[in-house]
Amino acid sequence: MVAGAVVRDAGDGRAELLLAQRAYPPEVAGRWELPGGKAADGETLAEALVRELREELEVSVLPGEPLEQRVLLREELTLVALWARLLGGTPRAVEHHALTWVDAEALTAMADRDELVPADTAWIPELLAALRAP
Ligand code: 9L3
Ligand code: MG
Repeated sequence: MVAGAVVRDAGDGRAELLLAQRAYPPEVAGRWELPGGKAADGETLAEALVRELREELEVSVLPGEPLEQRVLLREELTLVALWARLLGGTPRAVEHHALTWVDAEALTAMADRDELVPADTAWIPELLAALRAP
């Protein structure tokens, strides 16, 4: 499984991260995640991320380095997040309820309110560090 930590420059030097609100399954519907999905056989994580974000958000992205934390979803299924940059398109919620761009303060508030999918909370420290980097 691969997810994308898509970061953009908000324009004034601040960085913002793209979060997507899950529509399913019921246990996590309404909670926010880094968008992504399952790699197909023979696909690299980077290739899978490009495909998933094209399908889910109708954007093209440039995948980068993996985040340090690896999340064990269940036996044999690990979730890896890759930093990514938007190359083209405006993200559209094709499969999600909604999309939002958050800065460090907004991400902290969402985490404090328990609004993220449980698996993705492992990345909060790394995400906040990147959003706060000068
Ligand atoms: N999942 C958790 N965090 C994420 C992603 C992309 C996925 N950032 C978990 C939730 C789902 C499962 O993985 O139960 C499958 O994800 P998808 O293929 O429905 O996106
Ligand atoms: Mg998905």
